[in-house]
Amino acid sequence: MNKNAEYIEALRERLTEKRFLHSLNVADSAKELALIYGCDPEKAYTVGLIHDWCKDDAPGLQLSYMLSNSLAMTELEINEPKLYHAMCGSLYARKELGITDEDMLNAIRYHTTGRKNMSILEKVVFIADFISAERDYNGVDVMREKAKRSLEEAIVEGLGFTITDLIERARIIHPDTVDAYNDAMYALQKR
Ligand code: DGI
Ligand code: FE
Ligand code: FE
Repeated sequence: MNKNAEYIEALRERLTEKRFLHSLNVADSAKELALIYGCDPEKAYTVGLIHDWCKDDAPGLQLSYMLSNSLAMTELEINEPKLYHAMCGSLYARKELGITDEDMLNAIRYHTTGRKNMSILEKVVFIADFISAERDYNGVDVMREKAKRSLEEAIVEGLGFTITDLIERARIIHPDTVDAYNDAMYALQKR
């Protein structure tokens, strides 16, 4: 018995229509990638559904929820509201949605930055977020091709976009973002 139907109804209320549809699409993509790369497709689907649970909540609300639950945050994390929803969503999933699977909680926690040594589920969700059906940025076709071929190739491609964009907009790059990029790049260079 899973709670996906309940999550979908809650998300329909919580999220803008656009982000609600994004969440359904990420769930589908995550399940598809899980079947290719050999992690649990049901876990991938559920994480895809709920990965942006907190994204439309006011940043101040997310921050106070995290601080009142004593979540450890670095100074950089406190200063980057765009990163809140991944940390906040993972905490919320543990405390309020009854998710106990640490791999699923990590896949939510690291879906925005990635990190070093991601599990297959973490990588699958990270990439599903880039290739979900409604995404139509320049280069999404290449991303979709790479996602079918290799998770590491897709991670390098996706984080290449993200890091380039962050530099162009003069934003701070989270160390986990750099770690995730280097980790995937090492994996490609070693093969
Ligand atoms: O929630 P989504 O829009 O589906 O996608 P996401 O969770 O990957 O969030 C993307 C946003 O996160 C985008 O505005 C860039 C930002 N982001 C990702 N990595 C970093 C980052 N922002 C900062 N400052 N530093 C990062 O390392
Ligand atoms: Fe997100
Ligand atoms: Fe997302």
